[in-house]
Amino acid sequence: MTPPLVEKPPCPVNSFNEWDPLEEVIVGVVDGATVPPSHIALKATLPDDQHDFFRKNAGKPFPPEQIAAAKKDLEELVRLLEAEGVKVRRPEPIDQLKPFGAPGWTSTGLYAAMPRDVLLVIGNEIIESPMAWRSRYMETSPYRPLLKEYFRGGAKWSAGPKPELRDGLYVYDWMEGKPGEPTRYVITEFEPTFDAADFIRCGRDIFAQKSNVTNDFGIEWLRRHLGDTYRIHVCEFDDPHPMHIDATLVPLAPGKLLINPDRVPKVPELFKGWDVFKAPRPIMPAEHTLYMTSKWINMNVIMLDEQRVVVEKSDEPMISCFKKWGFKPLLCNFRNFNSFGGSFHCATADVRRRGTLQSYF
Ligand code: ABU
Repeated sequence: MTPPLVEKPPCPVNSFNEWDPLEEVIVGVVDGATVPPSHIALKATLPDDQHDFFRKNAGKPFPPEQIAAAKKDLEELVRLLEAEGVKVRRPEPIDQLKPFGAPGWTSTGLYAAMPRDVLLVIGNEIIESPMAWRSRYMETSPYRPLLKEYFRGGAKWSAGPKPELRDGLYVYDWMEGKPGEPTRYVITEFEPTFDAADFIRCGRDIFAQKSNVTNDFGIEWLRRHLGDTYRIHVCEFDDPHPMHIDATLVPLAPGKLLINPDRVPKVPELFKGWDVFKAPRPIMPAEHTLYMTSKWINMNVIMLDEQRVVVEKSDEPMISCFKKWGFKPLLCNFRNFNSFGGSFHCATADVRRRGTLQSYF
């Protein structure tokens, strides 16, 4: 007798690009955000005016009133996403002041505010990033309950090779290069490291940048891990402090690309024929504290589908550009969250979008 057909439940993880209709997303938490211990890896990415703050406050919590204000922004984002029909999941905050380490070093943590840096979702698989900052070594922990749940629900769950983060990974005498010189990176090729936010997905084609947290070794590990189904294209940009591609090159929908006009002197060849939109210059006031990012965080948006895009509420130039380009901006206060180093793309990791693997090129 033929056994009755049992229908397999759909996989809880499914996301191939940045624009298919969003069904489920992880939104970070800023509770307990802690200034990381001073380390050369930070020097290459912190804004110039922040070095002093980081030296003086290493290992201490960020100002509580700023955490509270950023938390309010995140709550507004959660409400917006839920009102748009998206299921929102949150990590479980951990004690970032509790020291951890590996042979040769100890550190305290940073936060669980930026799931985009930590988790790379490719199809039905979630990959934990082997992160280069010692302070971020334990940063997948707050997501573990969700990762276990998704795995039990049928998703693939993997992780880059656990890095040792020994001194050999870092260039301790790192100095910024002169204008026109090739970018100098603060990490070596000692072992594979990457942050998920150095990759941006367009179906079978994934765009990547080498950065102060992502090395060639890490990119090659991911290339082999994903196999021939995917093509990873490594792009070079004009950015003296590269860390994360999502304020530089942001595919918005099939045939529509947002670029940072300062960092992308030449659009990668593959995008020939696409509409290329230059992000308007950021209008962030000079007095607004940005601990770990440039002002180009204005282009760090999340697409809910090919039209709906979440944009910072006070960012008039970006709002009117998106309208002009045919998108539907959804507005959310996020300036206080921006202070911690990211915007809507960084603060989220899309777990499930309604769509399939396709080639857009
Ligand atoms: N993930 C944040 C990137 C910020 C920047 O490139 O300025």
